[in-house]
Amino acid sequence: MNSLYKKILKKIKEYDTIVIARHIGPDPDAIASQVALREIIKINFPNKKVYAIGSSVARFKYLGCLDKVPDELDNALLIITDVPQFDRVDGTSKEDYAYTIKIDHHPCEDKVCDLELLDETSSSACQLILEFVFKNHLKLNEEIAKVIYAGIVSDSERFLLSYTSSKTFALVSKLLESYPFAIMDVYKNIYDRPLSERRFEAYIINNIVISENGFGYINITNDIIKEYDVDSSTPSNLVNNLNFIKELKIWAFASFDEKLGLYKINIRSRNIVINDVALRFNGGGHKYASGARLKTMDEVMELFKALDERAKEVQDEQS
Ligand SMILES: [Mn+2]
Repeated sequence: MNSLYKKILKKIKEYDTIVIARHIGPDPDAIASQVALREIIKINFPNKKVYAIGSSVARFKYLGCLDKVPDELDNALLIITDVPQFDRVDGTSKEDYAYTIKIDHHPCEDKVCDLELLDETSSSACQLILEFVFKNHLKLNEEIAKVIYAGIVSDSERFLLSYTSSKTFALVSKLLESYPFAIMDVYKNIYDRPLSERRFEAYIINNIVISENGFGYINITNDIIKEYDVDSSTPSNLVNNLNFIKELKIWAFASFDEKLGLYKINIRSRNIVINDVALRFNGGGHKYASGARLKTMDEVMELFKALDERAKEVQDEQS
């Protein structure tokens, strides 16, 4: 593993133009990992041209601005962070680059880049970026430290999720020791929410249907999204909040993405593997946090049935 971090640095040194991309529909870890890596390369190698690309999200502006893909991509290096496959990369394609590197923590069977740092035990892509910095003794500053911290805190749900490890704490401890910043500034950016969103969350809690097997599901229509005056991406941002409800073992939100003309399903569980079920429905993700995009409501109901079945299997095993 150590040599892998060194190899990535060696490749970064070799290229003058570096583009950093992440997944479509980004979360804070996706943007934070690409923005932090861009800034790290910039302050350690001021002569390099580095771009963090992909569509920007107003809500995550505090993590830093994004760039346009440069016109000149002759002999450029592409680094993808927080994304397992190229079909989910936002804003560029593999063919345009001389060399490709992946830094990710999502499970993935296929090798998609020339060089890959894939660690499924990492809490976040930002944790891997932080390891990369420390292992190579690279310079950092307080601004970048905050961005990395935001990514780790957000993806681990404030160190709540199971991938939080002694390594996560050791790295974060070293980060805070080296670059002491006010952590409340970071939390304010991530966690301050408008009242409309909390009311929308209450709607979900009040209306989620829970089966006798402990599977909860809700179809969130665009009329409801309009009524509560929230963003269409809000359901995805709230899905983790249903953790620690005793009666819920697996839960899923369905909402309709009008731009794509597809149902978007967010699935979560408490320690029950679900990504294999999602995979069967053309989706994927982490063991306990997955998703899928489906064409019809019938397919959505099929997926819900399979998830309910998974909850039942676990319940039967335990009784
Ligand atoms: Mn992530």
